[in-house]
Amino acid sequence: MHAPSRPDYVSVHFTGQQTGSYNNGKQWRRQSYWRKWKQLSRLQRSLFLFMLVLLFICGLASYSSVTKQLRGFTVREQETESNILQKPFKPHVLPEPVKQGQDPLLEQLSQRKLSNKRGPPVLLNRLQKKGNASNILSEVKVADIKKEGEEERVISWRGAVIDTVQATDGTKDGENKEDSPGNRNVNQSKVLETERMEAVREAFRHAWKGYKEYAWGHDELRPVSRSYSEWFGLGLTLIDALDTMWILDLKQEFEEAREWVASELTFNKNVDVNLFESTIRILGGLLSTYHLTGDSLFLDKAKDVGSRLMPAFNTQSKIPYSDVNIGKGTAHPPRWTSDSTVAEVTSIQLEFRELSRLTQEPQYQAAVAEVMNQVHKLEGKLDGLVPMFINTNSGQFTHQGIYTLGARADSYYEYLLKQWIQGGKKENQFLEDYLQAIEGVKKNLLQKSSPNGLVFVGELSHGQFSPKMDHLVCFLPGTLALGAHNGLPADHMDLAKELMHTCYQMYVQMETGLSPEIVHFNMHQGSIRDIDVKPADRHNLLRPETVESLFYLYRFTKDRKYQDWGWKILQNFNKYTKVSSGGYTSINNVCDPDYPSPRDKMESFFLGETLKYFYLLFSEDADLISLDKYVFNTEAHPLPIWPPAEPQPL
Ligand code: DMJ
Repeated sequence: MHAPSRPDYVSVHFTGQQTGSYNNGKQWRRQSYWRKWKQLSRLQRSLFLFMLVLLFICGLASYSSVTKQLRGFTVREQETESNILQKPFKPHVLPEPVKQGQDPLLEQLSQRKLSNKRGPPVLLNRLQKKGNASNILSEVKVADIKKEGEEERVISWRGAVIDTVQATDGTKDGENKEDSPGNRNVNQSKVLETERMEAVREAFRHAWKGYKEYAWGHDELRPVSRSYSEWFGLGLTLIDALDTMWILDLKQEFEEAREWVASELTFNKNVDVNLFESTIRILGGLLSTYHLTGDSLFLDKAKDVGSRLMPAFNTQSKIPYSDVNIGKGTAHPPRWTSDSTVAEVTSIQLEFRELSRLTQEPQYQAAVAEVMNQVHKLEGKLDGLVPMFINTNSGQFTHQGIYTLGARADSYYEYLLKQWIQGGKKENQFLEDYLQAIEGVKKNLLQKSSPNGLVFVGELSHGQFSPKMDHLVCFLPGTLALGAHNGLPADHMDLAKELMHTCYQMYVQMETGLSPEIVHFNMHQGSIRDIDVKPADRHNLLRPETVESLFYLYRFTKDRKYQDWGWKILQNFNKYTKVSSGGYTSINNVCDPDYPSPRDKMESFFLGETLKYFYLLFSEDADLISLDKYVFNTEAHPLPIWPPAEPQPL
């Protein structure tokens, strides 16, 4: 070390060797440092001390923040790991209901402010690349049991994992991919099947726990406030869930619910019900439960409610009103219009036709057949696509010029195909209308997004194309696949696979891994991302359509990627919508994993449809509700395909 010639800066030089023996080296060094120190000017000494203090303070500050981050990250990792290994389906992520007197909004806001999960820039970058921190381990674990060689190119967009591999892979329908390289072996498959089906049963039990404790006998559970809401006052969730419990083999739960139906359920009530909703959920649920169990209680109840719904058809045009008072036997349209919704009046047929077949009373089937005959002949379609409204006085389409496969039209297309299947593929009018409509979809509504070329179904408004797609449209891949399975053109299956991939992207590209209610696709060349979500469309109502389609696609292709996709979706429902005290809630914002914002409602279709389709998707047993014996109504209630020899009621 050289003595500085009193410069105004501190210069510290270390030399490799010093003279002096090894024995007295320490003492020599001490004396030498002291001498050097004394040689420094006061300014140099002050500067040196100041820098030491500064270094010490910085050291202290960064130590505490680094340990905090490390601790936070480790806890999240541990949580995720224990989620997978010990209690995989109980990440109780939603807040407990607020105590009485607390303002829920204030509580939510303060929770939001307090949550500091974003982390320092380095961690944030990592999250942006890989998705949520707590997802990282689950991704790895799932990958462990995924088939080797299953390539999914992953790119990132707003913290999301994006699968850029197209769904279509040239697999022949029904071909079992078990033997192909990179697939799971038989043992792995069995373990996975059991684990996943059990996870669905667990999810159902959890949902049922909330319903039983806080909403028993009422229409819908409000899980966050531990209360309920009424729509028709008919125990909607309980009836919608009956056949799900039967299929999931939840005997005790089923027996308790049956007891309620036997002793409490009455339709002799002065209540207005929506014809479509009560037909698909209540009549459909009772009929399917009757078929699965053979218990005449459910048929009696089905007859009762079916006959009480009939006044809806007493209109000038025979196109039914939307609402019926099942106690008084009166019916009426909504207060603001005399129109009914096209999807509603054309998606009650499977149920009323089956009611006629079982009771040998033709009036039910006659009423719904009249609607189909009229709609078949109506002017105002575009290449088989129907408008959204129909007038109950004139029997004509109204608000013409708008075409969608989403809300208000969706299940018209579904029931064309399914009536044809239900009746043994003899009623050609349904088939013709269905085939024409699918051609109409291809010609007018099908487009590809940019940059990744996702095939989607948009909407048409007076000749103007809109790249808007409702989550509801995700029933279509399943319906197309069902048609192809029943002998319709093979390109329907190709389209089904493309759309299935798109519907999955609507989940996987969101920060929570859950789809919003509505998306908009980008079509301009050079777009950065394929999917945009408007603030008003960010909610998720626990809807079933994508899971439903995954079920059909898996049944017909045996391609396990569909099961894996469903598994990821189920995990995200568990992560973001499960309420610790029981039940699942719809959420307001699928784009904010830190605060998905519970809406405090568990729709009956979550138990009636979503969980049922998850269970059937994960099952390898194609005879568990065989698609060659049953046709599902639009609320996932399986009804029998009519035996060929049986005389039809009409
Ligand atoms: C259900 O009631 C039915 O699936 C209907 O066809 C559409 N809406 C809900 C589920 O999203």
